Amino acid sequence: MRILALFLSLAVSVAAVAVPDFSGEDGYKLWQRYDVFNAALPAGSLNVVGDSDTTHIIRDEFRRAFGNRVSEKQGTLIVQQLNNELAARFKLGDNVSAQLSDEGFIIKSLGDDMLISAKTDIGLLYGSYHLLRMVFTQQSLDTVNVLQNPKIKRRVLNHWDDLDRHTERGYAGESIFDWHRLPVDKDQRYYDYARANASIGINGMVPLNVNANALILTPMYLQKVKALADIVRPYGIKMYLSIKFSSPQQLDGLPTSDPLDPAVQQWWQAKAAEIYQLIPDFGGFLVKANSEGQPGPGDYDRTHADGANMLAKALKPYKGVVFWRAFVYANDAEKERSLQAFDEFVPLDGEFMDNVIVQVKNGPIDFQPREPFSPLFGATPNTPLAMELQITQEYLGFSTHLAYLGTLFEEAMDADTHAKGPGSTVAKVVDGSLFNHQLTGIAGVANTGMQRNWTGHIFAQSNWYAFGRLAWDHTLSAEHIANEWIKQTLTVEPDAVAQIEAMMMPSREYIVEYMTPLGLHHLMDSGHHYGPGPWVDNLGRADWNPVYYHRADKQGIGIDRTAAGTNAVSQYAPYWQERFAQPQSTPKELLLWFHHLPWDYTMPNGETLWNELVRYYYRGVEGVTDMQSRWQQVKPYIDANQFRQVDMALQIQMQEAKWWRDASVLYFQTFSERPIPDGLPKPEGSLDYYQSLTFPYAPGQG
Ligand code: BDP
Repeated sequence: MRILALFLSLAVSVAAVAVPDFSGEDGYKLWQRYDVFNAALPAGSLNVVGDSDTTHIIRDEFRRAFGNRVSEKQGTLIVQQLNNELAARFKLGDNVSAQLSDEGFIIKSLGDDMLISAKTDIGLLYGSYHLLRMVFTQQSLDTVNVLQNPKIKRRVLNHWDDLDRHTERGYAGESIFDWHRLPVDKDQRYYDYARANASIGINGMVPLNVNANALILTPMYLQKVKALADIVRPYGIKMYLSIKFSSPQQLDGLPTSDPLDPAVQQWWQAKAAEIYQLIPDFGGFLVKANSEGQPGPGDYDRTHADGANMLAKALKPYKGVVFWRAFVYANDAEKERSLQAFDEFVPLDGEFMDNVIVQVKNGPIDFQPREPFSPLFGATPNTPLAMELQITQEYLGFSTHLAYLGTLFEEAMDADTHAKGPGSTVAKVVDGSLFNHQLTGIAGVANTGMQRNWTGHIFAQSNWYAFGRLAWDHTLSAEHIANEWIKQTLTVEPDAVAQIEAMMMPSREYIVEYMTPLGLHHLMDSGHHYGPGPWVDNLGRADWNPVYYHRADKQGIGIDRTAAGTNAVSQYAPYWQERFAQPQSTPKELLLWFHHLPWDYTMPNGETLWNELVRYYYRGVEGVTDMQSRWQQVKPYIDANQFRQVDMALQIQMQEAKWWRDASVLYFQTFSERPIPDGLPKPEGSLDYYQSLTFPYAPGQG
């Protein structure tokens, strides 16, 4: 009897433990699943004309998407470079060629036939991916008439990966670039990476960290770079390299790396010749100089323009460009940190060669959950500026927090600098239209790694996707892009799409709320930036410490950047100077960015600042609860493996959101000495406990 009973209870408990489902979609295919539903080629047959690597890729892509499925229509889908006969037959108009850039495309239907055409095979590839997007997002294909050119020319992923495959600020496993096995081992991931990028219009890559390693310019490593460049070329992607400014000394023992020294200039010219010998379409250099300990022209009392121009001169014969980063803050400066890039670069406006583009982070500090736009945008009419966005979530919860950054990127693009009156948006600075620049660029700090799903979180894929789509066309809305991504990645079921959109659209705001509401910033724990550390005050430089940024005291909280304080407001156009000067006219989201305000300051809704601040922290956590419940509701429409991954990440996010809320509220309470407003639950741990936590092995450290 007893033995039987034991057996029975075992049987019951085994049956109750559900075996997790690891089969199905693991996320590897990104937004190129093609099996969310079975679509058919929108024609009876396909005719891709051409015999280049790129046209082979196009055929392969249609085969992956449709297999042998064709529509009942009799017509043909023709993919062919533009010629007069095609233009006449499809009634494209006389000046169609003049309307297309080298990367642009047209898609036009005529009766049952459809044409994808362009001036180059890369244009055909972009057109093909666009048609696939139309099919898989279920747009009508009855009468198609599309002509598109990218609005920004150089759309580049910046990987912060190291030669040993560690990724600085990478949260998805080790680097996808295996330098040890290159150039021989051409991993499939490289091809899939290139396909994914091409499908969203990314046309440049910097495979290695801005905190550069001189070794990459040695002959051995350049062979590896060449192998990668050869793989990505047919996908329209150019290779760029981050370089170490001191390379002439480090690699060849020159006594100096002074940009005005003729031997140094010659060294770079010879290096450029060597690179172009191997990679004829090499894009150019990305440079972090005189920033956070990196060498640069400042080491020799030369300016950023001196340094950039030396490199630009070396690249010029081959049409290469220099992306020179404006993320600088001098090592010993007394000046408030947000002021420094502007003060260094505005005086140099007009001094850069015409193949230099200055790369500016979207905000004046450093990829915070929310920042105002960098005042450099609009302040350098004679210098083309590229915008640098961060796709990897260094300050937005790493890869376990669901943060759709399409909304952040949109906010950054649409910010109106007022540099030439209303409508002078950052997007118009970046796409060259505001100050009439031909050299245009945008960079996204990549979030890729070796995890099967590439980005560590299924939803983090949407940020890579959104970056590419916005880089191609910054007039697309974040909502439209989210909708596209969901349909190609997760489900086309309309109710589920709506639910998931309702998760994504406010998701970044939830993070702002539970980490840094009302314009607070840089409160992450030091070094790794994981979790809250608003109390940190012991780092080597004042401006590395969170206390530098929130300045909480018994009176109030926030940093005064008005004329009475650091006067950062003076770097903006008069329109913004006026608004930022007073708390009442400062957008609420940026209140404590620009002002130090008393705890009892009356907010527009009549609440005290303290109460409002605390409520935001709680609201952010409620947002995560909302995302969790929506995710449960869409379960029937989502692949089990994808579902499970996101479900677990949301659980981690929930724990960490509460941790952020409780630690922050308890800490600020030591200054405000006010109670948590009625009706809100009390924090779960004590401040001492939160302050005692350490994370020596947090991923992605610098
Ligand atoms: C900071 C990162 C650091 C980067 C730096 C940069 O913490 O790892 O090297 O930006 O952009 O946000 O150079």
